[in-house]
Amino acid sequence: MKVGIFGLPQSGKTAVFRVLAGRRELHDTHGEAQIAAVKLPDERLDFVARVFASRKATPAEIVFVDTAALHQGHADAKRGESLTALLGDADAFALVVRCFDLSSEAPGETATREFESLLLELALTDLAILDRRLERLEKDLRHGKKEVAAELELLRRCATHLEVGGLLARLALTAEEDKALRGFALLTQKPMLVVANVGEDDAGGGVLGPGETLEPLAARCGALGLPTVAFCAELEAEILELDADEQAAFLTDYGITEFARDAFVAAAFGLLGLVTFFTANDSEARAWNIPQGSTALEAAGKVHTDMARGFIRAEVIAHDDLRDAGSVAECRHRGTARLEGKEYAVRDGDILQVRFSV
Ligand SMILES: Nc1nc2c(ncn2[C@@H]2O[C@H](COP(=O)(O)OP(=O)(O)OP(=O)(O)O)[C@@H](O)[C@H]2O)c(=O)[nH]1
Ligand SMILES: [Mg+2]
Repeated sequence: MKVGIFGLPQSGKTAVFRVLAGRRELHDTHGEAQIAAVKLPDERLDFVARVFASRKATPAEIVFVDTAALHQGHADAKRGESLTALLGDADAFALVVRCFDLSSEAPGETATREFESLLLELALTDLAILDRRLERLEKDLRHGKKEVAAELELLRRCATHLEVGGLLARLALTAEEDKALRGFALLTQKPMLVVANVGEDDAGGGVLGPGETLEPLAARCGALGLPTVAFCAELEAEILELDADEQAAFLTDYGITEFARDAFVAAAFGLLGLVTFFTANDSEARAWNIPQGSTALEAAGKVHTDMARGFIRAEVIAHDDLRDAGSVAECRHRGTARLEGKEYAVRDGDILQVRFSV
Protein backbone atom coordinates (compact mmCIF):
# COMPACT_ATOMS: atom_id res chain seq x y z
CA MET A 1 0.00 0.00 0.00
CA LYS A 2 1.30 3.43 -0.94
CA VAL A 3 0.02 6.64 0.67
CA GLY A 4 0.90 10.10 -0.62
CA ILE A 5 0.88 13.00 1.83
CA PHE A 6 -0.53 16.27 0.51
CA GLY A 7 -1.15 19.63 2.05
CA LEU A 8 -0.72 23.36 1.69
CA PRO A 9 2.72 24.89 2.38
CA GLN A 10 3.71 24.68 6.07
CA SER A 11 0.70 22.60 7.06
CA GLY A 12 2.95 20.01 8.71
CA LYS A 13 3.23 17.42 5.92
CA THR A 14 6.80 16.57 6.78
CA ALA A 15 5.96 16.35 10.49
CA VAL A 16 3.08 13.98 9.68
CA PHE A 17 5.35 11.98 7.39
CA ARG A 18 7.89 11.60 10.20
CA VAL A 19 5.23 10.34 12.58
CA LEU A 20 3.74 7.90 10.09
CA ALA A 21 7.15 6.68 8.99
CA GLY A 22 8.23 6.37 12.64
CA ARG A 23 11.52 7.99 11.71
CA ARG A 24 12.81 10.64 14.00
CA GLU A 25 15.98 11.12 12.01
CA LEU A 26 14.16 12.40 8.95
CA HIS A 27 14.31 16.14 8.66
CA ASP A 28 12.80 18.84 6.56
CA THR A 29 14.13 18.50 3.05
CA HIS A 30 12.82 21.88 1.99
CA GLY A 31 10.38 20.84 -0.58
CA GLU A 32 12.06 17.67 -1.85
CA ALA A 33 9.90 14.56 -1.94
CA GLN A 34 10.93 11.73 0.35
CA ILE A 35 9.76 8.15 0.67
CA ALA A 36 9.69 5.70 3.56
CA ALA A 37 8.56 2.08 3.72
CA VAL A 38 7.07 1.10 7.05
CA LYS A 39 6.56 -2.44 8.22
CA LEU A 40 3.19 -2.96 9.85
CA PRO A 41 3.60 -4.71 13.18
CA ASP A 42 1.06 -7.50 13.59
CA GLU A 43 1.27 -9.87 16.50
CA ARG A 44 -0.81 -12.39 14.56
CA LEU A 45 2.12 -12.74 12.16
CA ASP A 46 4.52 -13.50 15.01
CA PHE A 47 2.16 -16.20 16.20
CA VAL A 48 1.84 -17.73 12.73
CA ALA A 49 5.63 -17.73 12.38
CA ARG A 50 5.95 -19.58 15.70
CA VAL A 51 3.39 -22.23 14.75
CA PHE A 52 5.04 -22.88 11.38
CA ALA A 53 8.56 -22.58 12.86
CA SER A 54 9.32 -20.10 10.08
CA ARG A 55 12.89 -18.87 9.88
CA LYS A 56 11.70 -15.34 9.18
CA ALA A 57 8.56 -13.26 9.45
CA THR A 58 7.85 -10.61 6.80
CA PRO A 59 5.21 -8.02 7.70
CA ALA A 60 3.11 -6.14 5.17
CA GLU A 61 4.36 -2.66 4.28
CA ILE A 62 2.98 0.78 3.77
CA VAL A 63 5.00 3.23 1.71
CA PHE A 64 4.57 6.89 2.64
CA VAL A 65 5.50 9.70 0.27
CA ASP A 66 6.05 13.21 1.61
CA THR A 67 5.38 15.72 -1.14
CA ALA A 68 6.57 19.24 -1.67
CA ALA A 69 4.09 22.00 -1.10
CA LEU A 70 1.46 22.60 -3.70
CA HIS A 71 1.90 26.18 -4.74
CA GLN A 72 -1.16 28.32 -4.85
CA GLY A 73 -2.68 28.67 -8.26
CA HIS A 74 0.12 27.02 -10.23
CA ALA A 75 -1.57 23.95 -11.53
CA ASP A 76 0.85 23.91 -14.45
CA ALA A 77 1.50 20.95 -16.65
CA LYS A 78 5.01 20.32 -15.40
CA ARG A 79 4.03 20.06 -11.78
CA GLY A 80 1.11 17.86 -12.73
CA GLU A 81 3.52 15.54 -14.51
CA SER A 82 5.95 15.28 -11.63
CA LEU A 83 3.13 14.64 -9.17
CA THR A 84 1.79 11.95 -11.44
CA ALA A 85 5.21 10.32 -11.67
CA LEU A 86 5.57 10.34 -7.90
CA LEU A 87 2.04 9.47 -6.90
CA GLY A 88 0.28 8.00 -9.92
CA ASP A 89 0.51 4.55 -8.34
CA ALA A 90 -0.48 5.66 -4.82
CA ASP A 91 -3.42 3.75 -3.33
CA ALA A 92 -4.59 6.67 -1.22
CA PHE A 93 -3.79 10.21 -0.14
CA ALA A 94 -3.53 11.75 3.28
CA LEU A 95 -4.56 15.42 3.14
CA VAL A 96 -2.88 17.38 5.91
CA VAL A 97 -4.78 20.38 7.22
CA ARG A 98 -3.03 22.88 9.47
CA CYS A 99 -5.10 23.07 12.66
CA PHE A 100 -2.39 24.47 14.97
CA ASP A 101 -1.74 28.16 15.64
CA LEU A 102 -5.11 29.14 14.23
CA SER A 103 -5.22 32.70 15.43
CA SER A 104 -8.67 33.77 14.39
CA GLU A 105 -11.73 33.72 16.60
CA ALA A 106 -13.24 30.96 14.56
CA PRO A 107 -10.44 28.38 14.22
CA GLY A 108 -12.80 25.73 12.87
CA GLU A 109 -13.77 28.00 9.96
CA THR A 110 -10.14 28.95 9.31
CA ALA A 111 -9.09 25.31 9.12
CA THR A 112 -12.02 24.56 6.84
CA ARG A 113 -11.03 27.42 4.53
CA GLU A 114 -7.47 26.08 4.29
CA PHE A 115 -8.89 22.66 3.54
CA GLU A 116 -11.09 24.12 0.77
CA SER A 117 -8.08 25.77 -0.86
CA LEU A 118 -6.22 22.45 -0.76
CA LEU A 119 -9.15 20.73 -2.47
CA LEU A 120 -9.12 23.50 -5.05
CA GLU A 121 -5.42 22.85 -5.74
CA LEU A 122 -6.10 19.16 -6.30
CA ALA A 123 -9.06 19.92 -8.55
CA LEU A 124 -7.02 22.42 -10.59
CA THR A 125 -4.24 19.88 -11.07
CA ASP A 126 -6.77 17.35 -12.37
CA LEU A 127 -8.49 19.94 -14.54
CA ALA A 128 -5.19 20.88 -16.18
CA ILE A 129 -4.68 17.23 -17.16
CA LEU A 130 -8.27 16.85 -18.39
CA ASP A 131 -8.14 20.10 -20.37
CA ARG A 132 -5.05 19.07 -22.28
CA ARG A 133 -6.59 15.73 -23.18
CA LEU A 134 -9.92 17.35 -24.08
CA GLU A 135 -8.22 19.77 -26.45
CA ARG A 136 -6.59 16.83 -28.21
CA LEU A 137 -9.85 14.87 -28.42
CA GLU A 138 -11.82 17.85 -29.73
CA LYS A 139 -9.25 18.25 -32.48
CA ASP A 140 -9.54 14.54 -33.31
CA LEU A 141 -13.30 14.82 -33.47
CA ARG A 142 -13.10 17.78 -35.83
CA HIS A 143 -10.90 15.63 -38.06
CA GLY A 144 -13.63 13.02 -38.21
CA LYS A 145 -12.40 10.54 -35.57
CA LYS A 146 -15.81 9.56 -34.26
CA GLU A 147 -14.44 6.87 -31.93
CA VAL A 148 -13.23 9.50 -29.47
CA ALA A 149 -16.79 10.63 -28.69
CA ALA A 150 -17.29 8.40 -25.64
CA GLU A 151 -14.02 9.46 -24.02
CA LEU A 152 -14.76 13.08 -24.81
CA GLU A 153 -18.13 12.82 -23.11
CA LEU A 154 -16.61 11.12 -20.04
CA LEU A 155 -13.84 13.67 -19.62
CA ARG A 156 -16.26 16.59 -20.05
CA ARG A 157 -18.46 15.12 -17.36
CA CYS A 158 -15.43 14.83 -15.08
CA ALA A 159 -14.34 18.40 -15.78
CA THR A 160 -17.82 19.76 -15.02
CA HIS A 161 -17.92 17.75 -11.79
CA LEU A 162 -14.58 19.26 -10.71
CA GLU A 163 -15.64 22.76 -11.70
CA VAL A 164 -18.59 22.63 -9.31
CA GLY A 165 -16.31 21.52 -6.46
CA GLY A 166 -16.74 17.75 -6.62
CA LEU A 167 -14.13 15.05 -6.16
CA LEU A 168 -13.81 12.45 -8.90
CA ALA A 169 -13.84 9.69 -6.28
CA ARG A 170 -17.48 10.66 -5.64
CA LEU A 171 -18.59 10.78 -9.28
CA ALA A 172 -20.80 7.85 -10.26
CA LEU A 173 -18.98 5.96 -13.00
CA THR A 174 -19.38 2.58 -14.64
CA ALA A 175 -16.58 0.09 -13.99
CA GLU A 176 -15.40 0.68 -17.55
CA GLU A 177 -15.34 4.47 -17.18
CA ASP A 178 -13.59 4.17 -13.85
CA LYS A 179 -10.88 2.09 -15.47
CA ALA A 180 -10.52 4.44 -18.43
CA LEU A 181 -10.09 7.36 -16.07
CA ARG A 182 -7.47 5.61 -13.96
CA GLY A 183 -5.08 5.85 -16.88
CA PHE A 184 -4.82 9.60 -16.24
CA ALA A 185 -3.76 9.12 -12.59
CA LEU A 186 -6.03 11.95 -11.49
CA LEU A 187 -5.49 13.04 -7.92
CA THR A 188 -9.09 13.43 -6.80
CA GLN A 189 -10.00 9.97 -8.06
CA LYS A 190 -7.97 8.37 -5.27
CA PRO A 191 -9.40 7.52 -1.86
CA MET A 192 -8.45 10.26 0.57
CA LEU A 193 -8.10 10.58 4.32
CA VAL A 194 -7.90 13.90 6.14
CA VAL A 195 -5.30 14.49 8.86
CA ALA A 196 -6.16 17.42 11.13
CA ASN A 197 -2.72 18.43 12.41
CA VAL A 198 -3.66 20.02 15.72
CA GLY A 199 -1.64 21.94 18.30
CA GLU A 200 -0.29 20.51 21.57
CA ASP A 201 -3.36 21.62 23.51
CA ASP A 202 -5.63 19.49 21.38
CA ALA A 203 -3.25 16.52 21.18
CA GLY A 204 -5.69 14.22 22.97
CA GLY A 205 -8.11 14.37 20.04
CA GLY A 206 -11.84 14.79 20.33
CA VAL A 207 -11.61 18.16 18.57
CA LEU A 208 -13.58 16.91 15.59
CA GLY A 209 -16.69 16.04 17.59
CA PRO A 210 -19.99 17.92 17.74
CA GLY A 211 -19.62 21.30 19.41
CA GLU A 212 -15.81 21.04 19.38
CA THR A 213 -13.36 23.45 17.74
CA LEU A 214 -12.97 21.57 14.49
CA GLU A 215 -16.55 20.49 14.02
CA PRO A 216 -16.91 22.60 10.82
CA LEU A 217 -13.96 20.75 9.25
CA ALA A 218 -15.34 17.39 10.35
CA ALA A 219 -18.75 18.30 8.91
CA ARG A 220 -17.26 19.33 5.56
CA CYS A 221 -15.19 16.13 5.37
CA GLY A 222 -18.23 14.12 6.35
CA ALA A 223 -20.23 15.67 3.51
CA LEU A 224 -17.45 14.72 1.07
CA GLY A 225 -17.29 11.19 2.48
CA LEU A 226 -13.71 11.64 3.71
CA PRO A 227 -12.62 9.97 6.96
CA THR A 228 -10.65 12.17 9.38
CA VAL A 229 -8.04 11.64 12.07
CA ALA A 230 -6.70 14.34 14.39
CA PHE A 231 -3.28 14.38 16.05
CA CYS A 232 -0.43 16.72 16.89
CA ALA A 233 2.36 15.68 14.54
CA GLU A 234 5.14 17.57 16.33
CA LEU A 235 4.26 16.10 19.69
CA GLU A 236 3.83 12.57 18.35
CA ALA A 237 7.22 12.86 16.69
CA GLU A 238 8.74 13.87 20.05
CA ILE A 239 7.06 10.92 21.75
CA LEU A 240 8.78 8.60 19.29
CA GLU A 241 12.12 9.73 20.72
CA LEU A 242 11.30 8.45 24.19
CA ASP A 243 11.70 4.99 25.64
CA ALA A 244 8.60 2.92 26.40
CA ASP A 245 8.12 4.00 30.05
CA GLU A 246 8.44 7.68 29.25
CA GLN A 247 6.12 7.24 26.29
CA ALA A 248 3.36 5.86 28.49
CA ALA A 249 3.69 8.77 30.95
CA PHE A 250 3.70 11.29 28.10
CA LEU A 251 0.60 9.82 26.50
CA THR A 252 -1.29 9.95 29.80
CA ASP A 253 -0.23 13.57 30.37
CA TYR A 254 -1.64 14.67 27.06
CA GLY A 255 -4.68 12.43 27.21
CA ILE A 256 -3.61 10.54 24.08
CA THR A 257 -5.25 7.12 24.00
CA GLU A 258 -3.84 5.80 20.74
CA PHE A 259 -0.64 6.44 18.79
CA ALA A 260 -1.35 8.58 15.75
CA ARG A 261 0.22 6.06 13.45
CA ASP A 262 -2.01 3.25 14.68
CA ALA A 263 -5.13 5.41 14.33
CA PHE A 264 -4.02 6.45 10.84
CA VAL A 265 -3.30 2.91 9.68
CA ALA A 266 -6.67 1.69 11.01
CA ALA A 267 -8.44 4.55 9.20
CA ALA A 268 -6.54 3.84 5.97
CA PHE A 269 -7.42 0.14 6.16
CA GLY A 270 -11.06 1.09 6.64
CA LEU A 271 -10.95 3.58 3.79
CA LEU A 272 -9.39 1.11 1.38
CA GLY A 273 -11.36 -1.82 2.78
CA LEU A 274 -8.20 -3.88 3.30
CA VAL A 275 -7.89 -7.18 5.08
CA THR A 276 -4.76 -9.11 6.05
CA PHE A 277 -4.06 -12.72 5.22
CA PHE A 278 -1.01 -14.84 5.97
CA THR A 279 1.11 -17.40 4.17
CA ALA A 280 3.60 -19.55 6.02
CA ASN A 281 6.06 -22.39 5.72
CA ASP A 282 9.28 -23.26 7.49
CA SER A 283 11.30 -20.66 5.66
CA GLU A 284 8.98 -17.64 5.83
CA ALA A 285 5.74 -16.42 7.37
CA ARG A 286 4.33 -13.39 5.64
CA ALA A 287 1.46 -10.94 6.01
CA TRP A 288 -0.31 -9.55 2.92
CA ASN A 289 -2.97 -6.89 2.44
CA ILE A 290 -5.76 -7.24 -0.09
CA PRO A 291 -9.10 -5.50 -0.60
CA GLN A 292 -11.98 -6.97 1.34
CA GLY A 293 -13.96 -9.41 -0.77
CA SER A 294 -10.91 -10.60 -2.73
CA THR A 295 -11.03 -14.25 -3.71
CA ALA A 296 -8.56 -16.99 -2.84
CA LEU A 297 -7.42 -16.83 -6.46
CA GLU A 298 -6.71 -13.11 -6.21
CA ALA A 299 -4.88 -13.66 -2.93
CA ALA A 300 -2.74 -16.33 -4.61
CA GLY A 301 -2.00 -13.87 -7.43
CA LYS A 302 -0.76 -11.35 -4.91
CA VAL A 303 1.77 -13.90 -3.64
CA HIS A 304 2.93 -15.21 -7.00
CA THR A 305 1.54 -15.30 -10.54
CA ASP A 306 2.42 -19.02 -10.81
CA MET A 307 0.39 -19.70 -7.74
CA ALA A 308 -2.67 -18.14 -9.31
CA ARG A 309 -2.11 -19.76 -12.70
CA GLY A 310 -1.80 -23.27 -11.31
CA PHE A 311 -4.29 -22.79 -8.45
CA ILE A 312 -5.94 -26.04 -7.35
CA ARG A 313 -7.24 -25.43 -3.85
CA ALA A 314 -6.37 -23.47 -0.74
CA GLU A 315 -6.25 -24.88 2.73
CA VAL A 316 -7.62 -22.10 4.91
CA ILE A 317 -7.40 -21.74 8.67
CA ALA A 318 -8.85 -18.77 10.52
CA HIS A 319 -6.29 -17.17 12.80
CA ASP A 320 -8.52 -17.65 15.88
CA ASP A 321 -8.96 -21.34 15.09
CA LEU A 322 -5.20 -21.78 14.88
CA ARG A 323 -4.87 -20.02 18.25
CA ASP A 324 -7.42 -22.38 19.79
CA ALA A 325 -5.91 -25.51 18.31
CA GLY A 326 -2.24 -24.58 18.56
CA SER A 327 -1.16 -26.47 15.45
CA VAL A 328 -2.19 -27.13 11.86
CA ALA A 329 -2.46 -30.87 12.59
CA GLU A 330 -4.91 -30.18 15.42
CA CYS A 331 -6.96 -27.86 13.13
CA ARG A 332 -7.18 -30.68 10.58
CA HIS A 333 -8.21 -33.05 13.32
CA ARG A 334 -10.93 -30.66 14.52
CA GLY A 335 -12.09 -29.89 11.00
CA THR A 336 -11.27 -26.18 11.25
CA ALA A 337 -8.74 -26.44 8.42
CA ARG A 338 -10.97 -25.99 5.36
CA LEU A 339 -10.31 -26.74 1.72
CA GLU A 340 -11.58 -23.83 -0.36
CA GLY A 341 -11.78 -23.15 -4.10
CA LYS A 342 -10.87 -20.17 -6.27
CA GLU A 343 -14.00 -18.20 -5.45
CA TYR A 344 -13.60 -18.31 -1.67
CA ALA A 345 -13.75 -14.75 -0.23
CA VAL A 346 -10.66 -14.34 1.94
CA ARG A 347 -11.35 -13.07 5.48
CA ASP A 348 -9.17 -10.96 7.72
CA GLY A 349 -6.73 -13.18 9.60
CA ASP A 350 -6.98 -16.21 7.29
CA ILE A 351 -3.89 -18.37 6.92
CA LEU A 352 -3.76 -19.61 3.35
CA GLN A 353 -1.83 -22.60 2.08
CA VAL A 354 -2.31 -22.68 -1.65
CA ARG A 355 -1.95 -25.94 -3.52
CA PHE A 356 -1.01 -25.29 -7.09
CA SER A 357 0.55 -27.07 -10.05
CA VAL A 358 3.41 -25.60 -12.05
N1 LIG B 1 2.61 23.77 17.01
C1 LIG B 1 2.77 22.88 16.04
N2 LIG B 1 3.60 23.17 15.04
C2 LIG B 1 3.76 22.28 14.05
C3 LIG B 1 3.05 21.05 14.03
N3 LIG B 1 3.39 20.37 12.92
C4 LIG B 1 4.28 21.15 12.26
N4 LIG B 1 4.51 22.29 12.94
C5 LIG B 1 5.44 23.37 12.56
O1 LIG B 1 5.01 23.93 11.33
C6 LIG B 1 6.14 24.18 10.48
C7 LIG B 1 5.98 23.43 9.18
O2 LIG B 1 6.03 22.04 9.42
P1 LIG B 1 6.47 21.04 8.26
O3 LIG B 1 6.20 19.68 8.74
O4 LIG B 1 7.82 21.35 7.75
O5 LIG B 1 5.38 21.47 7.17
P2 LIG B 1 5.35 21.09 5.63
O6 LIG B 1 3.93 21.05 5.22
O7 LIG B 1 6.16 19.88 5.38
O8 LIG B 1 6.06 22.36 4.98
P3 LIG B 1 6.54 22.51 3.44
O9 LIG B 1 7.12 21.20 3.02
O10 LIG B 1 7.53 23.62 3.50
O11 LIG B 1 5.30 22.89 2.71
C8 LIG B 1 7.36 23.75 11.25
O12 LIG B 1 7.91 24.90 11.86
C9 LIG B 1 6.83 22.82 12.30
O13 LIG B 1 7.60 22.89 13.46
C10 LIG B 1 2.17 20.77 15.11
O14 LIG B 1 1.54 19.71 15.18
N5 LIG B 1 2.07 21.72 16.09
MG1 LIG C 1 7.72 19.52 4.02
